[in-house]
Amino acid sequence: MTIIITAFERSPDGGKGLARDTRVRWALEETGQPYEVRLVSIDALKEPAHLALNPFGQIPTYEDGDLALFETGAIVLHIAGRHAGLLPDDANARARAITWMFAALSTIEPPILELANATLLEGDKPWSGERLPLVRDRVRARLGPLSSRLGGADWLDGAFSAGDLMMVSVLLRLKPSGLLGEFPALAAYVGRGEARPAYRRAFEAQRALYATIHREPRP
Ligand code: GTB
Repeated sequence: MTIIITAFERSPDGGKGLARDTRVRWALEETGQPYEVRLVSIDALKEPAHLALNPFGQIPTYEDGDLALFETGAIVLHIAGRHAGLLPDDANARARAITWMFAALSTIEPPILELANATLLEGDKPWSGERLPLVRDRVRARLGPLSSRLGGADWLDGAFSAGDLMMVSVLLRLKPSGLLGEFPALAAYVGRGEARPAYRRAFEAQRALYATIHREPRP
């Protein structure tokens, strides 16, 4: 059975890799799994066929035979559990890698998303100038301890794992904010993630796709 994931028909970022299918593509590349991509329009996200795959009408989804998943955390964990390359064999090290996945999604990502919303969706509100510094401080409050824990290590807990894949994916969203530059260890960590051949393949696949699609006239 071929694995099928969904992605935006037209990406709002035009192929900068910020949409969440990139992290799933990355996990599939790290574990050497071939996959196909079904593109979904914004309207089709909220239609019954897609809602059957993801009740919230979002991308990405993951299908493998009769298994259908949504939520990137669940998808990446499923891929990492089924194929070698993203989780250590040692049970305790495996549990710690999964802990880092959860930390990325439930401790680090929320303030980063809040900042993205505050900038992109609320940047023109009259109160934005007052709120934005507070939101940026909330991100700093998470990046500081993360940077301290990483210290001078390459990855969060020994060898690269699904925990690092998720953490780097989440931190990438900060690039336009300039905040990563305040934490050089984290900036270098993200750079190491981006330099991995599997990430390069995942990024390039979506970039090439949108480079073509965004040149085509809208139907
Ligand atoms: N918790 C879910 C998961 O991790 O799978 C969240 C999935 C999600 O947010 N999906 C977004 C979506 O489908 C796309 S990735 N949105 C459409 C909708 O909700 O109707 C979020 C995203 C979109 C665009 C950019 N960008 O262009 O910069 C970045 C991130």
